[in-house]
Amino acid sequence: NSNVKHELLKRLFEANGAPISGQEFADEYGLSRTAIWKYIKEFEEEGYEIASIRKKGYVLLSSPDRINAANIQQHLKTDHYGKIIHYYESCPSTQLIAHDAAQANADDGTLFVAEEQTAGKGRMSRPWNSAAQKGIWMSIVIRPSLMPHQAPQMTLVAAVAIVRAIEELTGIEPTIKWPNDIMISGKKMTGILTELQADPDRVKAIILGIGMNVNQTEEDFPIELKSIATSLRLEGGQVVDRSRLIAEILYYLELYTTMYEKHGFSPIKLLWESYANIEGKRIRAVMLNETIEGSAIGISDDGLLELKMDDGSVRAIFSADIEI
Ligand code: BT5
Repeated sequence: NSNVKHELLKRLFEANGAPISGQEFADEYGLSRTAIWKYIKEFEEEGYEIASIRKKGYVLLSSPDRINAANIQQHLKTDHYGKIIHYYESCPSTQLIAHDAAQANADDGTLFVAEEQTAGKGRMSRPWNSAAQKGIWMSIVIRPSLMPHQAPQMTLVAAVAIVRAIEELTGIEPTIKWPNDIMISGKKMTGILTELQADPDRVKAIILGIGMNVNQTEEDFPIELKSIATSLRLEGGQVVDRSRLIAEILYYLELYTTMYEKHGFSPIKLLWESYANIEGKRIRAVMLNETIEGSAIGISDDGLLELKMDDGSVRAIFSADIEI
């Protein structure tokens, strides 16, 4: 039974290097010691290292480099984001799965996460490179009490949460590039995709997709991305624990989403501006029907990018690709 197995793994994590008695655990769940031993064997096959100590029990020595539910949840400190996690070794796109689940009433904070995506997508169906075990490819279903016109700002809420989590865990300070990119030394390390299910007067669900390059080396990027993409490992020189980072992102995402619901966009705007640093920069904004150039004023009270044009007029942009 997968619940008992999950509980056993949780106990091993929580014991923090101390032994868990197989006999006691077996008694508690009315199972045989052999049944417990079989679970331990399964964990070992999944890549966990476990020592069996005579008369004491089982000790968890190390976990595999996987972003499965158990590995993420041992670090979780949220109220409800990430309490339900659906994990895939490989899938076409977590975004598509999350959309279907949201339609089928998935709870607020349900997380879909994959080691690898075979058809990861960006905005306007552009491809998103999602190499196996190297990054964080995840989609979360959020059900905030917001009006549909407030939904695009969730991209900025997420950006702030992600940057904060990275800072907290690695000490690296990325910058935000409006609207949906997180950059380090001028290269893209994270992309955010915010999609919406809504009635005319209220948001039913936001499907927030996050694609984050974590442990790629130079060789892991395809040729067309080498000059424009980077990873936390490339920038910080160290392999990063992806499960811990996911837990940290969920924590700040929950915190800032609640802040946005309760207090509106202005506190988020302040946070965002402290990470974005675009004021006064010369910017070219490429949109579907036109391309315009001007100098950045900042973002408006509802998250639009404001540009001062050369003729002195001000344009507020909803979404675009930005060249600085
Ligand atoms: C984005 O789109 O930046 C949003 C990416 C969202 C991906 C997540 S992963 C989990 C979830 N499931 C999905 O299927 N998607 C979401 P956009 O701003 O349109 O940027 C796309 C462009 O970024 C591409 O055209 C490439 O130039 C570039 N790109 C592709 N893969 C990249 C990567 N791994 N790192 C950096 N840049 C990349």
